[in-house]
Amino acid sequence: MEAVLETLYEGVVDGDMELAQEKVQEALDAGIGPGRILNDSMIAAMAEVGQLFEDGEFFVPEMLIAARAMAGGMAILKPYLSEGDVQSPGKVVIGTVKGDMHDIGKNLVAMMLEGAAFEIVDLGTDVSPDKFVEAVKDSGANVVAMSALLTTTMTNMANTIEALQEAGLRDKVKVMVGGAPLTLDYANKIGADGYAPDANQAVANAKSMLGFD
Ligand code: B1M
Repeated sequence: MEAVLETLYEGVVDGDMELAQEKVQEALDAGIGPGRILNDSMIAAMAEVGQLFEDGEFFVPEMLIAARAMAGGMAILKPYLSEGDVQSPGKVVIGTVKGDMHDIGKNLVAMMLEGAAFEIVDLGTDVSPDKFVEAVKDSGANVVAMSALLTTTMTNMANTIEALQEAGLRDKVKVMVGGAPLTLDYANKIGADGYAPDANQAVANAKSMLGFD
């Protein structure tokens, strides 16, 4: 891996936002593609942070400052993730489900969808089933995208699908789910229309669910 990507990796793990932002820009200036910067360096760094937490070497504050550095770097990358002037394939209501505060993956998915010209209604984190329902009603969105990072919160995806059903909206929207603990099996089990393991795949799925292949 190029030295700049290694330093960026360390910057994210150490929670050094200034260094992370500087290195993202340096990598872009060196002609390294945004996808490589994200996947090979920044997302890999967050996986290392998770491992350090599991090993008892990092605690919640370290995870938080690493997340802040990651978000800072993502802000620099955002304009480079756009596909340019294309027709909007649809409107997406996106959020991290109730009880869950993790938003980096959700923000990345939102950013990539926005880059692919989707209109985005971002509900943030800790989003209750009722809030999803309300947002679909208010916005007329045709996709609901839910993220969960905890095994204890992914069950709220099923609750949200049920709430959409009860509100008579289930056949008006496609539901896509994702997040580290999710699997295609689980997505099928809860009656989602799509599952994506990463942000690129989320864009491809959202397009294909709406007939834009
Ligand atoms: Co948390 N945390 N955390 N954490 N945290 C994990 C998820 C954990 C795996 C760490 C570990 O133990 N190894 C573990 C969960 C265990 C489990 O349930 N199996 C965990 C835990 C336990 C906790 C707390 C309970 C810790 C505590 O308080 N004792 C607590 C819970 C708080 C809560 O939510 N209620 C907690 C808190 C936090 C912080 C707030 C400190 C911070 C989040 C800050 C933030 O998001 N703003 C944090 C962090 C940073 C992590 C890790 C280290 C990194 C997550 C991340 O941002 N990854 C994480 C470890 C890990 O994931 N290995 C961990 C980078 C991001 C780009 O990846 O989000 O997976 P990810 O998104 C990917 C794909 O999953 C996919 O695309 C993205 C891009 O490729 N994707 C979608 C995501 N959403 C999608 C939606 C889609 C499609 C694809 O369609 C709609």
